[in-house]
Amino acid sequence: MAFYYKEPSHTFGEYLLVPGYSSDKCIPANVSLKTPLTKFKKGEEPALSLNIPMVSAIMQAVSDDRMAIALAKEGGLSFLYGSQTPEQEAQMVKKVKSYKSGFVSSDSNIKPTTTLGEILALKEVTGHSTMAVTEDGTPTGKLLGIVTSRDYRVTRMSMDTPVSEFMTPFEKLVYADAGTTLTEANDIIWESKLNMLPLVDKNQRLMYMVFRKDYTEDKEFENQLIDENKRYRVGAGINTRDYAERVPLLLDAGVDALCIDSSEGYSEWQRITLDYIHKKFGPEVKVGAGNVVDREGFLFLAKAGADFVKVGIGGGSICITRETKGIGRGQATALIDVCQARDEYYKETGIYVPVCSDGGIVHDYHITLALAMGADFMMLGRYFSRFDESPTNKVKLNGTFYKEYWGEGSNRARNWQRYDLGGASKLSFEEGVDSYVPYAGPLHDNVGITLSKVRSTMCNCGALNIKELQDKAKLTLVSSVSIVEGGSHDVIPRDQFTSR
Ligand code: RVP
Repeated sequence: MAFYYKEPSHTFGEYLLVPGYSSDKCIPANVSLKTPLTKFKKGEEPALSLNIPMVSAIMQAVSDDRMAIALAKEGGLSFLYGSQTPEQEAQMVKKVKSYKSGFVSSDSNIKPTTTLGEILALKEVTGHSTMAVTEDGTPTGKLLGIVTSRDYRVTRMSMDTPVSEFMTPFEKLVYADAGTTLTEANDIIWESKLNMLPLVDKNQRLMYMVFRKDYTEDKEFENQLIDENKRYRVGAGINTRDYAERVPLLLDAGVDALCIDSSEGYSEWQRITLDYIHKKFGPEVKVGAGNVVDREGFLFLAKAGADFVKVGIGGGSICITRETKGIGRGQATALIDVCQARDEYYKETGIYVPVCSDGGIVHDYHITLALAMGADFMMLGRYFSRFDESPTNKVKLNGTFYKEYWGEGSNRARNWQRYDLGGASKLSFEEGVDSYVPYAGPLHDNVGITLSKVRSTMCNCGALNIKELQDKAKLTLVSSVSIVEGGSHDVIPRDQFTSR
């Protein structure tokens, strides 16, 4: 006879936190959101931690190198999407690892023969008016000059004029050596009243450009997630089919953590993949696994050597797995069950395996609930897809801006490896939708607001860090009537009158 769970499974929207005592030390500025990313032994530190409990989803519409840099600046981590060739994914890893904060590689290189007309067309595409002129037109060619919009008058000059006639030539440029630090570069920028300082090697080849505005921006990111060489950390999604080919390329590119991306992780394929990677490359290579929704699934992956375990089936905003296949579990119940198993496993073995709650975060407070329920960090797709830094198009529909967002199980992504159960190499039916989400602006501003809400609620619960929240939190299920009570009710919003 089938097994029946005694209780229905619930999701975040059905829970609330009941405040606890807050001392006078309990202020948002004192809250630390640092959290483990990978497993560790009792009394030891995890090899990898996050400075904020947020990672971005392994999805084409969410995590590319641009998102990875923006999120690492905030203290989180992106897992680059795996539904691309191993070479393309490794290239993305390289882009993140070679990115030097404040040091920009030229993206609009031109040759001395490039005409004014071509420069204007390029400016339209890149949005950048400062361009480096190199001998061969490559980003690291011999620097011959710089052109900015102050060097030409569109109304007075012929569109055929070559840039060599109006650029500032190298001899007249203020430049610095490639080894210059950001602080030194900034000093030169201020002393010489520049907007941009080119850094060149001993053969006059262009290495980087440092812009005045980037230095001030860099000061804003105090939580940055960086490695021992001050490079941004980045993760990458892998699958249970081509890991033997993909993983070495990602490791060569400098990836910091891997995660097996699958809609259903309680499977022999995951055990084989974890085993292969840890035997071949050693335990220092960190691999998360999932997704699971109960204690058996968690224990299976923990024993198979997963460095963290991801929880969630069917709760993603673009996910229709529950409707198409009838499998899944309410995200809150799944998370609570798995986190209890994680704590018992820790007591028995002394090994703490971090848990990631994946999908279904709708409101900012759901993050605090998930942390209180035992999650160490969240994976978010819809949340990040709304920002400037996500890889998708921003479109205007009926006067409002949206970003595109599609599931990995949709026909658009065609990520059959994520839904692979062995057998044919194809997506037999869709488990995800292709959609739009309201555009929300820059990641930095939004993450700032979200985390200030998280810190504030933690203070209400008397917690100055995530572990303390998990120990002290008091959670209550709410009835559907009290959910109504939680919104504004029995009043007429003023904006119903002001528009008349
Ligand atoms: P959300 O943050 O609610 O948008 O959910 C994102 C999660 O949804 C992903 O991390 C992944 O686990 C899941 N996903 C991605 N694609 C699909 C699908 O097509 N069904 N589901």
